[in-house]
Amino acid sequence: MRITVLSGGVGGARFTRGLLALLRDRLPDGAGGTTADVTVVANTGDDLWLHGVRVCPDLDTLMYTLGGAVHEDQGWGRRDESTRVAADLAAYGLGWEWFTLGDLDLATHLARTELLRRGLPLSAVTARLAERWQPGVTLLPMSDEEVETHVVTDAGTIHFEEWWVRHRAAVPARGFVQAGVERARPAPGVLDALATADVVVVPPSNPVVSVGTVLGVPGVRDALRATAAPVVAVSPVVGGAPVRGMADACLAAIGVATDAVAVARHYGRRADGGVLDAWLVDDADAAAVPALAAEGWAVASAPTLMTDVPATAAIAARALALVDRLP
Ligand code: FO1
Repeated sequence: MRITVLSGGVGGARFTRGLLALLRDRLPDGAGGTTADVTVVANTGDDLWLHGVRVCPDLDTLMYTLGGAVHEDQGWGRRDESTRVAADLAAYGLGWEWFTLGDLDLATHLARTELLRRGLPLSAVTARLAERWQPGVTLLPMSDEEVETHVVTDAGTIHFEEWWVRHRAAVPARGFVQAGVERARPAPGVLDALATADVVVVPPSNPVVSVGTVLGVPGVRDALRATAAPVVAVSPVVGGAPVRGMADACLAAIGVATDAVAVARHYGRRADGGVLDAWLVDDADAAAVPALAAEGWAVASAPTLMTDVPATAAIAARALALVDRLP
């Protein structure tokens, strides 16, 4: 069974961890793994050059989370981290003191930068780094070309990470620019992973700056609309608020209300020109189910808070079960 996931960082990584737990239980390979083949296409719009190294937040959160090394409370960065190098860099007055690059995390960025400078594309670099962490999935960047999310504010255009981390998305975003997207192509394997999937899953990642950025890579949206695989998504908004992060600030910037119905309609059903077939909402939004069902969505409500791996596996099971309801 081939599953393709379009993912951002923390939410997508936690969801994929639960999905793998479900698959290891349902489709065991007899060696503690699963016979299912999972490919994760990751957002790289958060990526940036800092201190001369390439930082790929969503790829690293996926790699660390699925590799068992993530700082669990943060959802990003490494467990048991230290910040001696960052502190000494600050003493030079260099860098972003509000964006912490831990010592162990820096090893990842140094390794990635070394391989990039050898001429390897990001997809090959990612595969090489993942060999160490054994994430249990094929981890693909959405593109090998640099596509950075920049945020248009009244005070000028800044990198997404400055808006997200320094300003905590409190500075109104007038829009998002995907710098470099016009010359970006899907990374090797991305279109094939969409075309040959048995099911495509969109986890509760940020629909604007994570999933939206992946969909913005030329060719990806069309491949998603064209695949024979059903496409099921989990709402990232519960009871009118994002589960985590500040997706509401992103949705407001593009004029989409922060509620489970508005986000579903923002993605759109494939039958109506959109990209999804099925939508799982939280029990808090159960009242939205009849209206969406009347519009033709395969839709259900369930507990969707990813409190731990078993709970997340149950969410993944409910999402996959929606596929059975499709015509
Ligand atoms: N998030 C923060 O809130 N504060 C940080 O200092 C920070 C540093 C950081 C370093 C490397 C990295 O890969 C991610 C980091 N993040 C930090 C998280 C990052 O902003 C988010 O993971 C994604 O960009 C949004 O999903």
